[in-house]
Amino acid sequence: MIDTPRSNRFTIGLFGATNAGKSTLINAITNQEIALTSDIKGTTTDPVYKNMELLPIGPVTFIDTAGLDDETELAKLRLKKTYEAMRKCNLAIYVIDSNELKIDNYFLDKLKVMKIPYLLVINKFDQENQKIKDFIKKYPETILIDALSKYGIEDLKEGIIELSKEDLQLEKPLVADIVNPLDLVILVCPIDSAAPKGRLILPQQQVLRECLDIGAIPVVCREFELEECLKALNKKPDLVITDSQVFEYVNNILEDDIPLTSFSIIFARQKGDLPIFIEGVKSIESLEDGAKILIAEGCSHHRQKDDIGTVKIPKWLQEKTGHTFDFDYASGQMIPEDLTKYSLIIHCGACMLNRREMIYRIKQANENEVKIANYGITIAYLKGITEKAMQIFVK
Ligand SMILES: Nc1nc2c(ncn2[C@@H]2O[C@H](COP(=O)(O)OP(=O)(O)O)[C@@H](O)[C@H]2O)c(=O)[nH]1
Ligand code: SF4
Ligand SMILES: [Mg+2]
Repeated sequence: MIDTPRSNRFTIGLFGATNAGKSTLINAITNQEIALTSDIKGTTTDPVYKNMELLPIGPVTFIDTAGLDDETELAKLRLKKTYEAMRKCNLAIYVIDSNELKIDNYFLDKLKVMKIPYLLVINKFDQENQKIKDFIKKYPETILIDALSKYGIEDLKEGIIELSKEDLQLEKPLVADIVNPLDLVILVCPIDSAAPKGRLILPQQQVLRECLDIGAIPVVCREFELEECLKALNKKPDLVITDSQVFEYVNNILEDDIPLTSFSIIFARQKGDLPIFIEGVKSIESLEDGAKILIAEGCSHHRQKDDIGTVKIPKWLQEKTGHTFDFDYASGQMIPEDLTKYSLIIHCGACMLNRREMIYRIKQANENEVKIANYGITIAYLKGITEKAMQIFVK
């Protein structure tokens, strides 16, 4: 993991008609021949991702998508993927061919509904004509470019930077607002058969890094060494952050006045909506026997024998409530469109998803009137430590 994970990158999608020059434009912005360009219509099929540093924004991912206009069956599939890609975007660039000047209003409305800021770009601009003048009258913010000669690319980059400011303000910290410089923070990271070989998992790496950024003092140990670790320190930790799976074990070791929370709760807050998840967890009390529960994960990692999502959480839920539930599992890029049959969704920490995608999933749950919770908060609830695990966030 040398590169910034995609979930942490500012994501910019390029959309527009086939052959408008989207792929060429990505090449022009990134100065690389990476996107597949061609004058044969429909060369870009699945969305293609390209990373670059775009200062002052920082690490950026461009998504090159298929055309919005094609009517064939294959194109419909591509279109579906294009709309999926859209959900991840912090910003959209809508590329319009100067020879056609057509705009897909359905798509534009979708961008507006999803509150994705966008830039309209007329590509293949050569010289102004009446049609272009009329277009600009209607859409005055339009940027004129020619991706092949790179005319207007700097204006476009400035436009991107300007629009990004708003969205970056939506980003939430992991721990920067609950940890102070010189705070002593213990990170409890179990190393079991589920741990990847030779490294820490992404949530642990990212929290550790943010503690270092703040100038706090992170101390990392496994749950088994926690007692010795506490003894070795000459002051009480200001915060302990644990993997949710050993929440109870860690809680039993810690004195009551030491704040404790989990990596998963920290991510739930950064990526999602903590109050909504807490409401979701509260609904567990009123679940009936046979209720359908969807366990959703953001990536399809290799499942272990004692997997948290498919084994432990279902087992603990049934033990706690005394009911038998009907579980479905979803992992990766998609959760089912129709969620109405579920009484509850329990989502993973979403470390591989960006905030927009997670917010979209929460919105989907709300629209289907399904409660949604996340792994960490659910486990805290099942182990009777919700209040303690939330205390650090109450100011
Ligand atoms: N004249 C001119 N041609 C362009 C420009 N941008 C792209 N093209 C050409 O338009 C065709 C389609 O470009 P491509 O990037 O593959 O379009 P996409 O389908 O939107 O990704 C290619 O032949 C490009 O060389 C431009 O700014 N000016
Ligand atoms: S399942 Fe969720 S929390 Fe686990 S690694 Fe994948 S995205 Fe991250
Ligand atoms: Mg293309």
